[in-house]
Amino acid sequence: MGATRREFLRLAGATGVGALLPWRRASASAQSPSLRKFIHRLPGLGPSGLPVATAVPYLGADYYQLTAGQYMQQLHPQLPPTRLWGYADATTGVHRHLGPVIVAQRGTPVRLTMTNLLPPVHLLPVDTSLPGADLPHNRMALHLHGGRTPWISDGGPFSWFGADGTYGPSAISAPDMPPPAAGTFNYYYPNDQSARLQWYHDHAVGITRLNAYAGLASAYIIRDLEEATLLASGAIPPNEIPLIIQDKTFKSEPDQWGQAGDLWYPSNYAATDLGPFGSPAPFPSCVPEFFGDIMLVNGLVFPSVHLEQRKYRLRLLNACNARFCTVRSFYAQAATFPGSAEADLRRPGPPFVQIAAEGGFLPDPVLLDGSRGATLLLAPGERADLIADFSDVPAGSILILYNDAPAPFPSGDSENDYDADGRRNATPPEPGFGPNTRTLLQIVVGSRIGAPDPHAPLKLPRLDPAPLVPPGVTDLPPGIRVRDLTLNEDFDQFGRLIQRMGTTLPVHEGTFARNYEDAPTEMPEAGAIEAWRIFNLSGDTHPIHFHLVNVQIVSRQAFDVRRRRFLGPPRLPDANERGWKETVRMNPGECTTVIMKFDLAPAPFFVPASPRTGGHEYVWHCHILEHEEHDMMRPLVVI
Ligand SMILES: [Cu+2]
Repeated sequence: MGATRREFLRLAGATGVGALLPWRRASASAQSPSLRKFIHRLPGLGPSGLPVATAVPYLGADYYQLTAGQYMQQLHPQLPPTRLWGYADATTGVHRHLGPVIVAQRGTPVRLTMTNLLPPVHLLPVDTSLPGADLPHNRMALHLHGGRTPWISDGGPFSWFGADGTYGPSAISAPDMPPPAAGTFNYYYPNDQSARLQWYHDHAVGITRLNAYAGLASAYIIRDLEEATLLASGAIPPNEIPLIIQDKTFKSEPDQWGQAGDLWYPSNYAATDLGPFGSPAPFPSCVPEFFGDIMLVNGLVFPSVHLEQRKYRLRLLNACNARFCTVRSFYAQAATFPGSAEADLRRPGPPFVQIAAEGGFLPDPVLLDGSRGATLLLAPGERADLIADFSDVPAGSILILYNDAPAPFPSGDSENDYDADGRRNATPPEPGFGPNTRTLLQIVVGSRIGAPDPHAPLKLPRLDPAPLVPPGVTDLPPGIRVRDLTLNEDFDQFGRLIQRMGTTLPVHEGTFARNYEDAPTEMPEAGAIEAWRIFNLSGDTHPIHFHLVNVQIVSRQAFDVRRRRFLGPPRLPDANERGWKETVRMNPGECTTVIMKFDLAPAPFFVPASPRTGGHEYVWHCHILEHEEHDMMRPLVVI
C-alpha cells in the first residue's frame, strides 16, 4: 500500500493530479429494460404525489410518527412493481417512493419517532468487508441532511438502531421523550434555521449507500417569515415544484437478490479495476461509484409535467448515489409520437434564476442561461431553488430538462453516459425510450389559466446568519484557526479503489489518508470559527458534506502536490455558491477553503457526550455514497 501511495504522489507531482487514474473504472454492470419516456405525470407535493407527513402538537413541537419498511410500488407502467424500502406516516402506513415530505416552520421544533420495520434481509447486495457492515442488515439511522440538530438526533453512522432492538454505540434517543420501545428511536430537530430545502435519509454505518438507494430518503422543507414575505409580494412565485433527481437501474431478469423490475445494484468489483497489488475482491463487493441508466424525478421513471405560461419555483435536490447533474432546458425536436421527442440542443429553453442553495437564499439571484459558467451543476446532496419563467414559451411547446454531466465527475466515462443513441448499449433504444441519463423531465407548456403572476422586484433577504467573510473576499479573517486537510485515493487490502480523508500528517505509511474509525482529529471548540483548507489529491470532484454546520466557500486555488505550492491566485466561488452551503464540490488539484462557526444546536434537554468519541459527535464526509462508505468520512467532534 505504501509503495502504491508513494507512486501515486510522485505521479501526481509529475503529471498533474487530474491525469492520475489509469485504473478507471467500470463497475460490472446490468442494463434496465427498455422503458418508454414521459408516460407518468410528475408527482407533486400532496396526497396524489409525494405525500406530506402530518404532525400533532406534542411537547412544544410538531410531532411526527414515521415507520421504515419494505413495500412494492410500480414506478413505470412497463415495469413490474419494484420492491423498495421507504418511510411512511405511521398514522396511514401508506408508502410512496420518496415520501413522506416533512414541512417545518422556523422556530417550531420537530419531534419524530421512527419505528424500524425493515425486514432482516436487505434487498441489495451487502458487502460485509466494509467497516461496520458486518452487522444486521436492517439497521437504520435517520439523518436530517442540513439540519442543525443536537448530535444525538443527527442520525450519524454509529447512531443506528436495529429492528430487533439493538443499538449502535452512539445511539441516544431524545432523553425528554418516553424511552423508545425496541426498534424505535426519538429525534429532536430545533428548526432554528432560515427557509430552505433539506432532506432526510438513512446514514447507518456500512449500508448507507444501499439504504438510501433502496428508497430511505425524503424531503424536509423549512419555511419562515422572510420567505412568506417574498411570496406575498410576488417576488417569488407560489407555484412550487420539488424535483428530486435520482438515477437507478432496474433488473431485466431475476437474480439472487430479486425479481425483474426490482432495483439493481452492483455486486461485483470489476477485475479490470483492481489495482496491481490486489487479491480477489470479496463477493458481493462494493464498487467505486454506482451510476444507474434510468433517471427518476420525484420517485418515478422519466415523468412529464404540464405547466402554464407563468413562473414556477423549482426546488432541485440531487439524490443520486454518485451521479452529478447539469440541469438545462431545451425545446424538444419534433416528435414522431407523444413522448418521443429528444432535446434539440440548438434551441435552449428559458433561462433559470437561482435564488437558493442548501443553506437558504443566496445573497443575490443568479442568472443561469445555460451558457458556459452559467449552467447549473448539482453534485449528490446539493440543492438549488430556481425560478423558471415559461410566460414567453409558446403554448403547446415541449421542453426537456437535460443533463450531460460527465460520470464520474469531471473525468467522465462514456460507459456511464446513456444518451439517445444509447452509446454503450448493444442495441440503441428506440426513439422515445430509455435507458437514458440525459433526459430528466418533459415539460409541456400550456396556456395560462387565471390571473397573471404578480410582478415584484426580486430582492433576496440578507444572509442568515451574517456571513463570516464578506462575499467576494478570498482572504481569511486574522486570528482564526486554519486546518489543512486532504482528500485522498489509493487502494484497499483487496486492491480496490478507496477514497479517504486525512490531514497533512501521515499516520498510515505513505499516505495522508485516515480511516473513518481512526481517532478523531477535527475537534473544534463549541462556538469557534475555523477555516479548513481542503486539498483534493484525487482525480474526482468530491461533494463534501458537513454535519451540524453550514459553511461559506472562501476560495478555490490550484496547487502542485510535489512542490507543495499553490499555482496561481485563489478564485472566488461561483456566484451561486456565495450563500451558506453544506455540500461543497471540491475539485481535483484544487484547495477549497471553507469557513464555519461551530455553534451547537439548541435543545430543551441536557445533551450527553458521545460514549464513542466524547464531545458532540458529528461527521464530515463525501456525499458520493460509495465514497462515503469506503471510507471517505471522518468524525467531527465538537468539544
Ligand atoms: Cu467522493
